[in-house]
Amino acid sequence: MREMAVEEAPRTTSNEDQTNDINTKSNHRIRGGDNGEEVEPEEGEIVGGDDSSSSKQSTSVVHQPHPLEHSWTFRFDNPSAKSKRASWGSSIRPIYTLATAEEFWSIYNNIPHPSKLAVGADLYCFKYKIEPKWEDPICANGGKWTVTYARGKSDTSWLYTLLAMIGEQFDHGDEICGAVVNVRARQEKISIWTKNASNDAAQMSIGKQWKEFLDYTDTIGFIFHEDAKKLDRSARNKYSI
Ligand code: MGP
Repeated sequence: MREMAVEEAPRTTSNEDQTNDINTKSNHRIRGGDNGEEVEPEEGEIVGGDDSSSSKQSTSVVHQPHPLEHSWTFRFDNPSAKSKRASWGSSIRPIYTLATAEEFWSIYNNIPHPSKLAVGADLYCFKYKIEPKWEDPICANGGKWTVTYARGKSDTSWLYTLLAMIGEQFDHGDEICGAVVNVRARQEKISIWTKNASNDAAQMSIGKQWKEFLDYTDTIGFIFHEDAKKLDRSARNKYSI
């Protein structure tokens, strides 16, 4: 993964939860370079003092966090909150914003996978500061590819989708806003939201690569958010692959 600047991203969202603790512990740094800057040991280097007294102390391997190209925010919309919401999206809650591979696994391993979520739930993983709404300025001119699975059968594809996104596996990864899994009574839908629906070459590339990553053989469709806004469920696929 390439170097990235994530300094401006917060470590957590407003929802303080137990994963904050994991985050704090996994992001320690070694201080003490010539100019007082942070010094990172080499991968796998054993860190400890070089005098005899410290050699008596236990040595430890420092695990450096692996920064991701982008920060990502998990959000959740739970069915009971949805039923009471004033407007669409007002019950979507942030869970955690992550910036490293380690944080990703901490959160992924501590939240239910789609098969364990209640019917009606929506779980989102979007780039930091992009809201999973048609109204978001970055999503507004975008659209989405969708794959569908029978109830309880999307867990692996959800994970592969997340890994492909955060691991920057898409040639047009800059086009991607994020992904959502919608858990419904008869099916689970995973969608990848993109930014510029009219950029057909980028959309087709993303759709094609996504199908390969998931080993998904059925035809998938791409709907423009603009059409979904106007036509609701009558919106038709503009691209398919
Ligand atoms: P959905 O949840 O994307 O589809 O949109 P689903 O899962 O087929 O339907 P559900 O009823 O089982 O949840 C459902 C409806 O929510 C749409 O028809 C819109 O009315 C509304 N909606 C969905 N999205 C993604 C948005 C959005 O981004 N903004 C607004 N204002 N409404 C939305």
